[in-house]
Formats: sequence, structure tokens, C-alpha cells
Amino acid sequence: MSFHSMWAELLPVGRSSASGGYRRFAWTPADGECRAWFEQQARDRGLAYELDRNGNQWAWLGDPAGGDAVVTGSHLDSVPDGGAFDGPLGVVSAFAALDELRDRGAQFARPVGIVNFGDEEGARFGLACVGSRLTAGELTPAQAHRLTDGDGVTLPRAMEAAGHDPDAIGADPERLARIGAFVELHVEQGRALDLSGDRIGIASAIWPHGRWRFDFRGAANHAGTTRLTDRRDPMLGYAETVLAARREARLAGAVATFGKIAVEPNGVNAIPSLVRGWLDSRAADQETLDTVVTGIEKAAREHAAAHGVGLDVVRESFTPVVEFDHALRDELARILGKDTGLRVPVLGTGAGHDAGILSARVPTAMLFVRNPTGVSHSPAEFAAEDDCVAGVLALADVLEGLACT
Ligand code: HGY
Ligand code: MN
Ligand code: MN
Ligand code: MN
Repeated sequence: MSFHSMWAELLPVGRSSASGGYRRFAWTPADGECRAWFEQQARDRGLAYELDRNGNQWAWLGDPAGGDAVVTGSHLDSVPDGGAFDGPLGVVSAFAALDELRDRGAQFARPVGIVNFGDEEGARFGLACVGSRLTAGELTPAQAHRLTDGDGVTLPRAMEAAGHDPDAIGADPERLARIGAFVELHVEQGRALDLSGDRIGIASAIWPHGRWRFDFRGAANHAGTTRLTDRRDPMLGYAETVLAARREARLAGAVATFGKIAVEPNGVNAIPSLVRGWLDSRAADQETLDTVVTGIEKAAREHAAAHGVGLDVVRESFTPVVEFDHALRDELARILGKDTGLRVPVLGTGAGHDAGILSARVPTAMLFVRNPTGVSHSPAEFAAEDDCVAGVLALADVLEGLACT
């Protein structure tokens, strides 16, 4: 099966020798190596290769102009020190599943597409799913042009440096109109399949989730000479808000994470003037998420006031709940259960995906592959080889069921 050779080729790209984690940020050289790998796979298979206006890559078997293509794929970029599977498993499995169908002598009745969506993790510019959001028209070119990374490099400059025209970006309804169904295979980012003893699962929904920036503004001063009573230290308001977030999430059965912080002037011997913290919060339903975030913001304002510091809260991104297409979900369950008669587990997820962005415009489904660690966005993320192979065969069965006679 071609999965192993492709996996071995891709594995070293952007990998840290120290941690084993990945740093494949959008429009960086590592991202460029991944893109070159994708294009090579497409050309090696005689597929029609396209790089679209938003930096997403497509490989087509057949002419998708008819509008009923079955598309599969995922993303190749990563979070800082990310795992090997989140994204790449879906892209490598897509090519391997197509190879499997060709080996089976499958007769294609519909075009099949493979996609690598650009900048899914948002690790560099702070917004997830940039490639799919631009394509879906959920992100305007003006909004995208304002995205800036931690070094002050804007998205347009980064795109230009990678040889892509930033003025070409924008909604691409014609491209979406080509897609009759999109199926994303992804490593599970949890342990539900490990606990149920299944190799493969089908997604039911993606939790509503968002990112909020909390700016605590105090008074910079000398760490050695300023009495405690004279301080307006924003770090205290931030620290107490992190604990309040954990409390609010636990009470609501949701999740809330302050995983990223920026401090100014960021000196060991300087009381900060500004502490900027980013909250990622997710819940099974909108009402719960609203309750959690409202509770966190209320606590943050109280703590800020208690320490004489200012607070601004900005919602930077938000993705409403995604209920995947029921008919397509049930078709996947029928296809995958037809030989064994077994029910394939259907599970929700708190992780965002390009499939979540597309689902508002295209019938969309997701397949999950067992991750015995349940860990993701970390070098510890894992999927066993036989489960990866099971994922490829399941994806091949799904593509055969949807696109072949
Ligand atoms: O953040 C997420 O859930 C996704 O992995 N980008
Ligand atoms: Mn991810
Ligand atoms: Mn992912
Ligand atoms: Mn994703």
C-alpha cells in the first residue's frame, strides 16, 4: 500500500529533532516543502493539479466542472510542536485510497478530488481555517490582509515571499460548486475510539468554539523598587482569570484554555504594562459556550478592577456548531458497515476542521482514525500503523461507494 512510502517521505518535513514535534506554519519553507510533496503526488498519479487563489491545493481525477465531484483531503500545516497525524493523515490517506481504488480496478462514475487546505491551524496568523474560510467567503480579502504574525509579517507579505499573489485571494464559489460531497479523514483528537475498541468512527458534529483576546493593561514599573501596594500589575488579573476560566468550564462541562500569552515589555525585572492572553473555549452547545465565556469575562473584569488594571476583551474568531450532513453521514455508516454488519461509532468532536467550514455549503462528513493516546496538538499524538491502513481502506470504500459504479 502506497500509504507507507508517502508517510515516510512526509514525516521528516518540519520536524524538530529535539521534541519530535512539527512546525509547519503557513507560507514558511516547511509549508512549501509540504506543498511540493502534494504537487508531486498529484503529478505522479497523472491527476490534474491546481493551486487555487487562496493557496489551497487540488488534485483531480476526471473533470470536476460537472459539479458532482467527491472530494477528500485535509491540511498539512501544524500547530507549534504539533503531532504528525493532525492533517497529514487525511491527505496521505486520500492519495493512498485513490491508489487502492485504482488497484481494485474501480470504475469511476464521478470525478474525485484530493485537497490540501492551506493554513488550517492558524498557528502563524492566529485564525484557523484561513484557506477554507477564504474559499467559502467567510473571511474577506481585507480581513485576511490584516492578519499579522508574531514577527509583524502580514499574511500578504508572507504569501508574496512564498510566491503567491495576495491580491488574488477571495471567495471561490465556482470551486465549491464543483464539489458534490466532501469527506475529511482525520486522526481522532480524543480517546472515544480507543475506549470503544473501534479503529474507525464517523463524526456527528463539531462543537461551537471560538478564540477571545484578553488585554490586561497596567503600569510598567521597576520590579525591585516598587512597593506591592503601589503596583497596577496586569499579570495578577491575567493569572486569576486563567483560574476562573478553569472553574467556569468545569461547572459547565465545557473546555476553556489560555494557551498563548504576550507580555510587554516582557522583562524579568519589569512589572508588565500589558498582558495579552488568548482564550480558546468550546462547548457541546451554544448556550453553554455563551455561559462559560460570559462567566470568564465577568470574573476577568472583577479581577482587573481589583488590581487597578484595565481590560479589553476582543472576540477574534468564532465557529458555530457544525452538524454534519445526516444523509451523507448515514451513507458512510451504511458503506462501512455493509460487510461486517457492525455499527460504526458516530462521535462529536471539540476540534475545528476545514470540513466544518465547508459543511455550510457542501454535503460534508468526517471519518476518524483511532488515536490510543487521545492526545493531539502535541508530539505525543499517535495512530497505529494498522489503524492508519484501516483508515485508508475505509476511505477507499467510502469513495468507491460514493463515486464508483
Ligand atoms: O483548533 C482546532 O480545533 C483545529 O485543530 N484547528
Ligand atoms: Mn489541529
Ligand atoms: Mn486538523
Ligand atoms: Mn482541522
